[in-house]
Amino acid sequence: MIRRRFNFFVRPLPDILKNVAGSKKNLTRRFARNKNLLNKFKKLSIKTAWHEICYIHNTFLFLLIASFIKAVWFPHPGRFFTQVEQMEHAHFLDLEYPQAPPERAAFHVIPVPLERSVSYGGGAANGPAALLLASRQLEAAENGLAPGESGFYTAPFVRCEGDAEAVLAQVESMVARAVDCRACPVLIGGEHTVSLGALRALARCGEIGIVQIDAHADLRPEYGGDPFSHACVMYRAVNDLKLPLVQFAVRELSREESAIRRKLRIRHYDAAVLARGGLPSDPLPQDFPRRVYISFDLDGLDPSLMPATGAPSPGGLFWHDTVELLRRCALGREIVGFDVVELAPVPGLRHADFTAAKLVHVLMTLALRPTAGGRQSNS
Ligand SMILES: [Mn+2]
Repeated sequence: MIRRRFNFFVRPLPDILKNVAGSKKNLTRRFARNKNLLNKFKKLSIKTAWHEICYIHNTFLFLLIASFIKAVWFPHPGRFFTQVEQMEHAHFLDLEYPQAPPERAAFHVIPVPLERSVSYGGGAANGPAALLLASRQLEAAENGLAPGESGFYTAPFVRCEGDAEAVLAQVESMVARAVDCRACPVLIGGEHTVSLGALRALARCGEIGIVQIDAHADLRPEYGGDPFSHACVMYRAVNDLKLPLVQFAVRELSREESAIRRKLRIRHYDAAVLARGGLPSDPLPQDFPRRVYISFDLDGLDPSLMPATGAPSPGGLFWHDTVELLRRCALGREIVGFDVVELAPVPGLRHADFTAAKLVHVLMTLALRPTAGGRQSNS
């Protein structure tokens, strides 16, 4: 037995082939003699072929199931954007609080996925959805206060297909509705242009002043021929709507904007000034309106903290300084509305989205009026 096996392995190849050919010839001869055997062999071949087909089919089925499990289970850019798209029907902090009816909510969150005048990096259209998704990770309370107990209402996403004026008109009417409901409008963007819709609505309800946190002054009369570019939003507010403005953390300023600042007498604490001298103890002038609107462009933060924005610039604000600056601005004043804009989420970079969501929550605690009935009215 052992010898035979040994012989098989050491036999030269031509010898084996001759043997195989011989047995094939032998087999054909036997088939010719025995029809039954031939039929049997045919049947066996069909059966083998069928098994082969089943095997291939199962392999494909297995691969299909495996790729489906992978798509559902493991995060990758494709899945991130699918999640972001699904968020269009979600609302702020929805795992903690049910959607409140608009008339009884202290906050109207208005998502505006506007992205039309991108000057550097894109992605602002995904900002609101990514922020809402990240809001699910927030705690119900922020610094001992729980704004959600006064009611959150998240409006449907503003449709941003039309031109700038059409989008701003929608924002304006949604903010006006929030004011009618005695709620604080909270815009989440989307590019900075969206603030203009809120400012138009709020300026009709009494005197307001704007607090802007931004890396850019946004004071250009027009940018690339577009008067509604995100680079022009504060020029529209100060020059067209005649609203007082104080700017913080600016570090990108054109010559033209510098001249406009002087002409329109816009107060400012630029990033370099804040870095050298620290936060001003009283950041807003004495004669500044008691009712303030906070416009927070996320690029006002340092890019190490907030890389997910269209035009990041080094030397911005850090977290605790930001919260303290906002607290000082809100002291003795009323926040009648605010926006957090220019989030351009980067798949997998969760800390940036979460920072934006947390900033919204912090601003909500500052906008809360500590009264028995929740938030006081705006009027
Ligand atoms: Mn801006």
